[in-house]
Amino acid sequence: MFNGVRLLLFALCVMLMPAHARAEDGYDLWLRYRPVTDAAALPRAVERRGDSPTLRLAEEELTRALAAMAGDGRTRGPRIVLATSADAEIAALRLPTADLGTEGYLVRSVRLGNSPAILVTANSDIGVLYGTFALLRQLGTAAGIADLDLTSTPRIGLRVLNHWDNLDGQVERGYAGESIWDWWTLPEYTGPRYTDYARANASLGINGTVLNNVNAKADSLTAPYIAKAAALADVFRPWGIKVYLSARFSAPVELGGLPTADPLDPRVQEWWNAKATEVYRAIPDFGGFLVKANSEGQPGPRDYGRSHADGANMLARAVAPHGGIVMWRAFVYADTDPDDRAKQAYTEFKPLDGQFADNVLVQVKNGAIDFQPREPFHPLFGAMPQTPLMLEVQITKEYLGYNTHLAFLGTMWEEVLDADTMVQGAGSTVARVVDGSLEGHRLTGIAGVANIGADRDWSGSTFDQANWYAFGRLAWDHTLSAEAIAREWAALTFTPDPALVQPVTAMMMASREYVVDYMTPLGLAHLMGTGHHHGPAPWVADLARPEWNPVYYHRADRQGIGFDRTASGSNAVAQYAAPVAARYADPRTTPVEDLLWFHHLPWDWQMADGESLWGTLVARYDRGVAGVADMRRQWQTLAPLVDPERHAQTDAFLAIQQRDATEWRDASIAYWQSLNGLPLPAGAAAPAHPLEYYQSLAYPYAPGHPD
Ligand code: GCW
Repeated sequence: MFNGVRLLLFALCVMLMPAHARAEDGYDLWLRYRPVTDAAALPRAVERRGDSPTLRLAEEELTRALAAMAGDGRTRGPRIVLATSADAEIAALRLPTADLGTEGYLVRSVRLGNSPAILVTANSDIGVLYGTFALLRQLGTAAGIADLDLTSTPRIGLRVLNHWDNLDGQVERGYAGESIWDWWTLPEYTGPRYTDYARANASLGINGTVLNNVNAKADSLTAPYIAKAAALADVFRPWGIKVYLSARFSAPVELGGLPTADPLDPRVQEWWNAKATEVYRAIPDFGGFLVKANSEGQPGPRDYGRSHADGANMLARAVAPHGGIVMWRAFVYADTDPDDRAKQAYTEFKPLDGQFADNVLVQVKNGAIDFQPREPFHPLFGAMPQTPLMLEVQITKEYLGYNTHLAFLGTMWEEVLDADTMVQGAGSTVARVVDGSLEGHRLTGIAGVANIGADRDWSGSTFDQANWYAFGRLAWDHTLSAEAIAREWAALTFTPDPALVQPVTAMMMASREYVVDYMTPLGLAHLMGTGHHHGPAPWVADLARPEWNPVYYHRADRQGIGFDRTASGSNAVAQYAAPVAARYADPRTTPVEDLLWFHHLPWDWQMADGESLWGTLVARYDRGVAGVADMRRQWQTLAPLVDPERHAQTDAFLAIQQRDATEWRDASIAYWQSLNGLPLPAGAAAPAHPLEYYQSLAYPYAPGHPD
């Protein structure tokens, strides 16, 4: 009774709420479909030719979007025709659809049946859906639809999210609440959130998702969990998204009761073959397995004296008859290997080039250490020409201030994609390794560690949605500029009004560099707090494994700072192609952004502009802190152009970021001064507190941390 009354009151409140109050909580992402100023110019109708679940989704999306964009206005623009290139009338137009492949689309203003139309066509239903979203982007950014010609094909085949989601609902390195997968209520209940997830991904062209953490439990491969994954696959299928699973290498022991998981043991091979058959019976279009092996305590083929290729190929043989693939991670380093951590993946994998089965991709992080605010590109790119290498980036901001620091990662990914490996002369970019064009691979992929959680706004903050967006857009077309993506996202997420788009784009484009500046300037890396990786802790020196300690990475003492990776040090530079190695071998030709990554230099080292290294370092910290203050001021001026709920959250988060940035700067400077004994450069402010204060700070219960 009481509940009934409460419900009634609640319903009444919802009805009385102004329409925008709930709508702007971030749930709608970049698919907000707000009324446009010129409704009359909008397409007036949607004509769908052919029938399939995917084509119906395309039609529904357009109908819903056009109604919302039109508001109360009447639409008089040309009709939209959705059709595949197999349609006789479309074929008669002789459009260049042959090059669109299986996923590309063509969206054009044409005349059909003697009247103007906007044609959305492709060689497949999913291509039509992708084209639909491209058209909606065009409308949502107020880009105009006269003489439309949007033609695009993805440059990379597998565009995959990696969820580091645990079966108990916790997300490793997740800052947007719990996992969106409710394993407990699956497979019976598949709520609307799963559909909305698939729709958002499809709108970007993401076509795969690995549901569970690479630190995997074998349970994901048991019958009940396969059924749960199958239920999700059923929801995702019409949106063009395949399901993949992280596989625990020791599952034959844990689930199969075998005495070994040795990949060369026929019983183990048989177990995996049978397991693959079982998975494919439930999920006929299952994508395949992702594996983290012999890394950070995970089991793997090395436990049996076998190579990563032996392990990957065994799984590859199991999924091959079903059309599946294996994504085998190259993120390996061992405390038993005294060599520079940055060298270990290359040392282990490069000799295996040519030994992997055809349906294996080796998945390589953008840099050789671990998703730092800045790393030079991973030396494996270009070094394994016979193996398709998949690029792995981290969308979730484990090392870049979680969800409360504003850092647009489009610029970071553009930097790695554009990096030139020089393996086949100038222009041998990482992007061309990854898209297969440099080495002639047909199997290609890119993975992003998801920043999606159960939070109402999906990503833990409005601006973190931009990183999901940028990943999807770059995965589809890595030639897009980060700036164009930022502009597009800002227009769709807030308003196409240039008074907002221009300053927000500028904030986003500068934001990641501010984080680099206040956390790890000039090529420093891995100075974050133990375990949770939040906040500064460059002084930590007491962890069990040497390469877990920040002091391992900065090597600072009274004389100097930085990691010597030249021939006089670890010689990691030798892992790059000769011209790149030569550039990195000399501090005068090393980009200043990577200086201390490759070189150990005296504090009074003179930079190109005559300033000392110490002076430059302090100036970088100050630049980072000042940049955050600028973003905060800028954001405050935008209040009239942003709905209050989302404006207030970003405003509060920028205040957190400013506090954290100041703490990073002050703690780092206090620590370096304790080593080098140098006075602050003229005009630089002294840290607010003594070093001991910063060393005493703790961050209990920081989110996303596995322990
Ligand atoms: O960045 C590190 C993280 C671990 C993660 C690991 C990996 C999933 O701190 O939490 O484990 O990388 O990529 O495997």
